[in-house]
Amino acid sequence: METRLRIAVQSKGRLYDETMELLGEAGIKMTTAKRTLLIPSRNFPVELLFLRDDDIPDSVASGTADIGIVGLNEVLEKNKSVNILKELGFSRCRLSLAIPQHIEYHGLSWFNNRKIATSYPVILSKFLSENGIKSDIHVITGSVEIAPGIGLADAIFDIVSSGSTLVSNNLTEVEKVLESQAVLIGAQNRKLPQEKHVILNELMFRIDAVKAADGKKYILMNVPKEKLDEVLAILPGIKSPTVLPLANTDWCSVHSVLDEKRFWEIIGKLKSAGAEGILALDIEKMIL
Ligand code: PRT
Ligand code: ZN
Repeated sequence: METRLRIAVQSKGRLYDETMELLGEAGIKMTTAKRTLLIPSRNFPVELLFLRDDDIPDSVASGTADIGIVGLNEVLEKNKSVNILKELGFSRCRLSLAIPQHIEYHGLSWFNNRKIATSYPVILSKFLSENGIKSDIHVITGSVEIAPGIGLADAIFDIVSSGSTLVSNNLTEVEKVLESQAVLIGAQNRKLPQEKHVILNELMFRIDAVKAADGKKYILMNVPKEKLDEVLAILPGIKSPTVLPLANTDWCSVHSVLDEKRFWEIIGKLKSAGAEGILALDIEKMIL
């Protein structure tokens, strides 16, 4: 039987879409769109094991899966023997302490002897003990944000993304404890057999190429030769921009890569420096 690297992924939830998108962009096609428990890829030697995100760290630590894709928050909370192989850059959020809006907050000591509701007791107790704070941790799963409003707790420790859930529950974020994102994990105490190791390396190489292209634009423009130095000084480029001759010898064509974040700022500068006919294209993959 052909060797397959088994990847544990979330079966449904916030991680699902972007996990499947990342694997798709890495060229991995699945045999079916149906989410049965275990699905092989039809063009790459991996198979996906669909689980609840809570079970992913243990599935990797115990060897049920070879690697997994899960939020860093789950990895740290479950505290299993796994290594972080790669940060994947999606499902970004933070784990924060939040208190009712009307309270004046003067620092961490406020939490001494207070009751904090959370679904992340392990991460919270570590943070509190590192900071010498003693609180009463009240574990609840789901809808943690309503606990202060109904008198179940003084504060909460929960995932925050846009912050709108906090606002609609009259809570204010007062301490950011952990920045989280989806990560690729592997087992700490087990070495993969050579064949699987080769598959994992190819997968990581492809993920790097997809991630490197993320948020990048390829731009092409025409530049009068006498303005070339000025234009080149504006371009950040990967290493150095490509400059090509044009039929009209007073002009040349300049190609480069721009970060989406600085796109409009740089385009504005290029235009005022004399660049014309600027084209911007999405980059699908980038091999550095
Ligand atoms: O069923 P299963 O156990 O697999 O899934 P789950 O319900 O435990 O997790 P799921 O799918 O909700 O989230 C999976 C992972 O996504 C989390 O472990 C985080 O790593 C990550 N993530 C990213 C988030 C959020 N953003 C997020 N906003 N997880 C939860 N939230 C919640 C947050 O708690 C808040 O209540 O979404 C609500 C909205 O957040 P705001 O701040 O945008 O209002
Ligand atoms: Zn879960």
